[in-house]
Parts: sequence; structure tokens; C-alpha cells
Amino acid sequence: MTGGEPIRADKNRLWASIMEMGRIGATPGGGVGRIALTELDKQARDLFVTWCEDSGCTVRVDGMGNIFARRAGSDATLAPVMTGSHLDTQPLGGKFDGIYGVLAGLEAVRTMNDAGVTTRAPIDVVVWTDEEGVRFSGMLASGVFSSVYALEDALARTDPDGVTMAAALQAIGYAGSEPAVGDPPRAFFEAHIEQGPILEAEGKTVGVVMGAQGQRCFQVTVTGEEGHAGTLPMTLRRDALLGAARMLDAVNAVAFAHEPHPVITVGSINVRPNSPNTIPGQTQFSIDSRHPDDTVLATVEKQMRDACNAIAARSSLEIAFELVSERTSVAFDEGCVRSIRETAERLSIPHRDIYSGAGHDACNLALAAPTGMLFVPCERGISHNEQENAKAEDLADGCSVLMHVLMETAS
Ligand code: HGY
Ligand code: MN
Ligand code: MN
Repeated sequence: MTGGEPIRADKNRLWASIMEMGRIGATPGGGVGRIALTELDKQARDLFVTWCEDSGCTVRVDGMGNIFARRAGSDATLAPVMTGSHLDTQPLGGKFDGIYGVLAGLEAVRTMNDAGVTTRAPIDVVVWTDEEGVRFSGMLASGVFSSVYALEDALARTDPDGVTMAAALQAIGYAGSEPAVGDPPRAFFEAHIEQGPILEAEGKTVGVVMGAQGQRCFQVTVTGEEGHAGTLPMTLRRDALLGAARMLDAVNAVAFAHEPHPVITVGSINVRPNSPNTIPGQTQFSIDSRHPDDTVLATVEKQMRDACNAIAARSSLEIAFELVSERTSVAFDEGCVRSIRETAERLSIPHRDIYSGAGHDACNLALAAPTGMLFVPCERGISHNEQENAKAEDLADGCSVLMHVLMETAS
């Protein structure tokens, strides 16, 4: 408190740090393309580490490349209160998804430093590796920290070029020595843009996140036979791309068989040999399916498998339908949720309870420690898009709520 008024985040400093971070991997369309564990990701990590060290934090890196910047408390024996998110982005992503949660944590540290605040427990600002999963598998690193995945399995995951996560971490100098399965924090809080339209539409600044829906992701490999586009009769073909196209339509139709609809997305497809005059012999496509009810998610998986297997059988194609990641729906800790809601109330910041359609590292941390999330509005709810945008005032107000929640929980 300064003169009775609660301390507030510095709006301009927070905005400036987000804009500066956004210059690393800036895309011509005004967004950011900073894929995990690339040279650009290294530059962003190095900048964050420098800023944290300049703010008096000590920095540690674990075996999954997760970065922990610690602001000391008066009692070093206490478990830390953690906050953070991710610095990696979608290929044509925005400046705020993930980055806001990391830099709001740093801004909270900077503002506490300015105000001479001492907390009992230490506060860690965390960067979780490869949250987006564009290159490896999403939320792998926070999953290892929370004992959802085994370290060895995670490090052995390969990207589309066959590079392992272990090699990619080494290549950018972030294969840390700290144990990857960390001691559970006292609590974890993540600030994030909503990536949906509700807060903006209702004129609310803070979303008090109650939980997040479950998610199952698959990789489907369809195998037929390469052939000459000019000589092989249509009736003799085993066309892997045609088969995959029929499967995409069938998978999409499954969503409409349930109320409320699950969300099902096929976001990537590879064709081999991908030549205009060769009949495709193999295709590989992704499926991302999500729903708040885990039993519906299981039914959706069965219906998608059955539909794809039937198409493969009809077209004399082989099919491999592999589950690559799975997250059950999660309810955040009541105490953390209440702390966010009451802090927004105390700071007179308009808020409402909300549910997350997107996945976040907080979904993994919720399995290891009391966890809460807060959202701030983003323009037209747009995200995973270069046009992603947010208002400096909202970002700062969300950061002030986060900061007071951290101070309260750490003291
Ligand atoms: O896909 C998600 O929900 C997150 O944005 N990675
Ligand atoms: Mn995110
Ligand atoms: Mn994202």
C-alpha cells in the first residue's frame, strides 16, 4: 500500500516490455512467429532472463528448459508462490498469448521492488517450455514438472524433422541442470488473454477462471500406394490423400452429434510424396478434440476411430490412429479462485467467472499444487492469429490483480 492506495502495475512499462518481446520473431502481418526451442525462442528467453536478473531475481533452468526466476522472500525455507506462462508462439501467432502471463509476472516483481514489498515466501516467475506444441507436443514441459509425463519420454519426443527435444534444448543452451520434476509450489497462478469474446462483450476486465475443458490429440497415418497419375486407372488406386479427405469430413461430422458440441480441429496434414503427378501413398494428419465432459471426449474418440477405420477398410488403406496427448478437464482450486475474485473486487476491477476453452500450463500445475488463472480481454476474442491485440489498461489491471494475489498468498 502506498498512502493507503493498493500498489498498481506500471501500465506503460508492462506494455513496453510486451512490445519489445514481440519484436523477436515479429511477422510481416504484425504478429509473432517464435516456435519453441528455435534461435528466436532462445533470444526471447535470454531477454527475459536479463530482465529478471536486472530485477534482482536469481534464475534456474530445469531439465525441460523451464525457466524459474526467483524473487527472494524473507523465509527461504518456504515453498515458492509461482506465476508464469509461455514465450513460444504459434507460427502466425500474436504478441500476447503466453507472453502476457510471463511479463505480467515480471511486472509484478518490478512493482513490488519499486514499492519495497517483502513477502514471506519467495515468488517464482516461470517460463514453461513449448506450451503450444507446434514443434513437439503441447504443454509437455509443465506436464513433466507436474509428473504428468516422464522426463525421458518427453526428452525423446521428436519434431517433424526427427530432432529430439533433448537435442533442441542443448542447441539453444537451455538444457538445465535443475530437477525437471520440481517441488510443488505453495500455489501457481497464470494470467492469460481470454482468447475468446466474452470479457470484451460484457465490458469485464478480469475473468476468474473456474476450470478448463479436457483435450485429446491424435496423429492419424493413412497408407495406400504411390502410383503414376497418368496411367493408373481410378478403380485400381489406393489413394491415401483421398482417404484422408473423407476421414476429415467424417471426423468433423462427429462434433455435431453431441450437444454442446465438442470442438474438433484438423490443423495439420502432410502428404507423401506430395508431388502433383504421383498418387499419394501416405498422409499424416492431426486431430485436436476438446470437451468439458471427459465421458463425451471418450465417446468422440471412439466415434472418430470407427469412422476412420470404416473408410480405410472400404478404400483398401492401412490406418494408424495414435493418441499423442490427453488432458482431463480440470477445476481450479477454490481458494485460488476466491483469492482472484476477492482481489479484483477489492481493487474495484470489473470481473466475472469464466471457463477456459483453451489449454494452459495451469491445467498441468493444477494436478500438482493449488492453481488459479485469470483472463483479461483480447480484441474480438481473436488469438492464434497475427491480429491478436489487447488494451494496455486491461493488461495492467489484470497484472495488478495477479500481483496482489501473489503478495497475499506469499505472505
Ligand atoms: O491449444 C491451446 O489450447 C493452447 O493455446 N496451446
Ligand atoms: Mn497460451
Ligand atoms: Mn496458444
